Amino acid sequence: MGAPTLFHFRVAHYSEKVRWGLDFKGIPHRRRALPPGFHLPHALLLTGKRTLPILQLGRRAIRDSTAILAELERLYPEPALYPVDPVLRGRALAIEDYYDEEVAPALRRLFWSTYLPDSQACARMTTDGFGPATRLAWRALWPVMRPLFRSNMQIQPEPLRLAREALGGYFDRLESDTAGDGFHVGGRFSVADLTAAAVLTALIRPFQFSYPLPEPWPPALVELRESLAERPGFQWVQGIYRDFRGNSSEVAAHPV
Ligand SMILES: N[C@@H](CCC(=O)N[C@@H](CS)C(=O)NCC(=O)O)C(=O)O
Repeated sequence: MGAPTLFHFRVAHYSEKVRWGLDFKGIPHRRRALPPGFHLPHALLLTGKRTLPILQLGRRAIRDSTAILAELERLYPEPALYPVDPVLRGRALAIEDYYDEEVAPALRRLFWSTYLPDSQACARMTTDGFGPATRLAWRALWPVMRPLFRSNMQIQPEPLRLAREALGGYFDRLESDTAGDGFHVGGRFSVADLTAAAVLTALIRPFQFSYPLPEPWPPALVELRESLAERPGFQWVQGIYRDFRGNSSEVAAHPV
């Protein structure tokens, strides 16, 4: 089996989760970045579903960041992301699930809501790292894609209000879960910490994140990020990035 290939979105938190898993375990891999919207034919062809990340391992294409990390843990057990103790492991996986299913969609909604009013900023963000032809094509299709993005991510007044309202509670929980020794489970870095930090990058954007957002950021995103900057949870994410994000184990950039 050759090096696995990751199909991913550069800016996205679920993709970051898998990149981090691959890098943490030092697994040489290739990356194939796709602009949101343009990923659909690839995703449907590989898995019959529409979402990224997808990891191609030999002839198998695995989708869903949690399933991908589970398979990486099985194939490359060291360094471990899962606690050995079954009770602690269950707790770590429950925390992973909470961030994936509850926190990640709300943060993604807030992140995209800061971009959607400005088509130029949107195109700059989604096609960053791709050629001018891709950007032009993306811009041309944007009027068709925008309503689909809105309904897919529920970027509508009521879900947005709820996401904003929930934000403080997400940080409260993170801060109380990590108050003891700085980790979620078992006194050491695990899949729970990786997932919490990766998911929160949607708003925190630590500087070690491999694909920085192009400048200038939408003012609403700057404001949102600044409103969180004094939270201990914000600093926790930055600390986890500093101490555990490590280097990329990508072997060669795939032509985009
Ligand atoms: N539970 C999945 C969620 C993946 C997901 O929602 N990916 C989004 C990007 S953040 C996606 O591919 N959306 C594109 C679409 O639905 O067409 C995971 O953990 O991988």
